[in-house]
Amino acid sequence: MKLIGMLDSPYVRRVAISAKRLGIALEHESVSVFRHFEQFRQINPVVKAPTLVLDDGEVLMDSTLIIDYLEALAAPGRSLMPAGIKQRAHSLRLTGLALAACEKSVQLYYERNLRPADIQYQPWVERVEGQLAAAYVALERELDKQPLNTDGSIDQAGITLAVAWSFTRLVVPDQVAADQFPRIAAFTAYAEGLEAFVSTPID
Ligand SMILES: N[C@@H](CCC(=O)N[C@@H](CS)C(=O)NCC(=O)O)C(=O)O
Repeated sequence: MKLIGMLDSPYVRRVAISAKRLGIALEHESVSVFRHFEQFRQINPVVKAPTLVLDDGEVLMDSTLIIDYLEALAAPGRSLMPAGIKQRAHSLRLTGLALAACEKSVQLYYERNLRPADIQYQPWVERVEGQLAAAYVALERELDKQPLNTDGSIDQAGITLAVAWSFTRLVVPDQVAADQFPRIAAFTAYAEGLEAFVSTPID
């Protein structure tokens, strides 16, 4: 199976790290949705990263759907999702917040780097900035109420949260001061030290 996309995409990175933690080997091709648009289009005409090309040629996209497929492929008992329904709901909430933080960071990055300055629309930018802050404020509160384990384990919520925070700090660092979100920053430092993260660096 081939994972297509750059590791500077949080969506691609969460898939690559999840596969490693699930014990599933993926080939990785660093193809950019911008710099290699034509090459990407040959693989997936929709040009969405991540794309996963299965051994039989089936093409999947969207990180959450790809991870769902990898979960189904994983050895019995090996999962990044908690089994208990209450813990599962909590993990889905954290993952949803972290994915929203990824989305809002990407939107701000595109706004700043792709849209010409003279046609930027400030009310939209402010809306997205507010949504990004709201996602991280909620995540910080959740970690305050119930810290994530830092005993060598990590689940899907932890992977997505750490990937999101590293990405936001990279692309829109002005939006998130580490001292404003100490629990998220500390958890991310822990996660970025795990082998699956170290061997999957943001490009
Ligand atoms: N919900 C999707 C988001 C994927 C996404 O937006 N990826 C970006 C790269 S970070 C992309 O493909 N951008 C190109 C485009 O949307 O045209 C997922 O979880 O995979």
